[in-house]
Amino acid sequence: EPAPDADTLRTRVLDSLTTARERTTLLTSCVEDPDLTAQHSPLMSPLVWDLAHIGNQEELWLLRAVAGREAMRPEIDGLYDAFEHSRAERPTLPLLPPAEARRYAAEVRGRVLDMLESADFHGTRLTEAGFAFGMIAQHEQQHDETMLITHQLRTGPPALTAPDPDPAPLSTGPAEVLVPGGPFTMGATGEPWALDNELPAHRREVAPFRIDTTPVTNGAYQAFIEDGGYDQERWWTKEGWAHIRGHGIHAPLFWRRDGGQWLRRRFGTTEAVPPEEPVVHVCWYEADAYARWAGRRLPTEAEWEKAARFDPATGGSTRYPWGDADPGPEHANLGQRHLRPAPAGSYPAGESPLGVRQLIGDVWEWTSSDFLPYPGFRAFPYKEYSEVFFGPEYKVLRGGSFAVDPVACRGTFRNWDYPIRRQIFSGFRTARSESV
Ligand code: AVJ
Ligand code: FE
Repeated sequence: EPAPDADTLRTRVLDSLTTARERTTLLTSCVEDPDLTAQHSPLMSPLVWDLAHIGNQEELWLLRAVAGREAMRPEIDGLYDAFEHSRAERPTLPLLPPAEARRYAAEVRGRVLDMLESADFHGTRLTEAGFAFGMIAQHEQQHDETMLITHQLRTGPPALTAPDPDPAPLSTGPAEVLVPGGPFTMGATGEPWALDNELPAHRREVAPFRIDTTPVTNGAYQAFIEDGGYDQERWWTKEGWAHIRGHGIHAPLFWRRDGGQWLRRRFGTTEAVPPEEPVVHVCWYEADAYARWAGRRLPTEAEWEKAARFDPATGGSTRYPWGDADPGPEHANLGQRHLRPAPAGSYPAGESPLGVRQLIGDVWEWTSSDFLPYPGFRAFPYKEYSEVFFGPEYKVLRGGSFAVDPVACRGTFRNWDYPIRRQIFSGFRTARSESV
């Protein structure tokens, strides 16, 4: 594929930044100011913090680092540095009030669009193929997912609505498929906006394994609950058991039993748990315990990526399960088009050559792997994006959720979180080793 010319890149940058800002604007204008400055959960920042932080990161990387401009408001940098103040303490800071935060983010954006007119897409690694712009569009979209999580944690009447995905397809194929053993290329190649932790691409040996063709559904997860899964220590790791016992966890976050049925709260409404939908809001410990109960295990990160990218016809790795085309609405549930995962078995056009569906979109999928650097990793452009998080305390999630924009979703994209986290849009699928 030839390298895109400057006008093509400029259009791509403009589209990505504009799409992100439309989403940010919706998420920060659908509630009144008190809901922007309030802290809806100690796990989350006030929405108004995310808003100004989005603007501040854009100023830091595009106006200061790329264009060499002076700081617009140097006194606010510390307030919006994610490493200076924990989420829990952010509401006590002298944050910009909503109108000022909006004005600041808009002012930064105006200057960025001016400088984009004459932007150089070569020269340094930061500017090559518009990387810094792509990184900032991805950053804003990641915070748009974070803000959607805050909306889900918020109590009160609904502020956001979206059409539901299509109902479940009639045929969903086999429950699992065999992925052949052998090496494959893991990590990004020819992906100019790939982030540092997706690099460098390298060969990875993977033994043959079987993997679920869809994420685990609410119905299947309910069977684990009804079978006493949360009361039997044998399904849990030592840490997992201590955690669910210590915190009185009996079901996914937002679930509540009402007589004989399970209800769940979702963006301000309460509904019966839909059995055919992928389970969401489970922590790694719950995913791991379910898999053990089912006589299976979580896939490793390498297994997940091989299932998502390996093309047995060519032996190569594609960008997405369906090939190299950018994600469209026929491929995957992405971009907050819907505010829920689609039923298991949806998006046949998005399946992998081996017949695995919904690897991209719907729910983030927990893997068994710790978040570690690939061999030859180099932090770029800053250590605080990935490097400071490498180690055994974080588990890798793959594939993106319904809340993730296509710009921040690829077969190589890596997310990570603590194994106790479940306010995120996290689900999973299971795997098992193929005896040879
Ligand atoms: C990659 C989702 C773990 O939200 O903490 C946002 C993304 N990094 N701003 C996060 C991120 C800096 C990050 N995750
Ligand atoms: Fe951030």
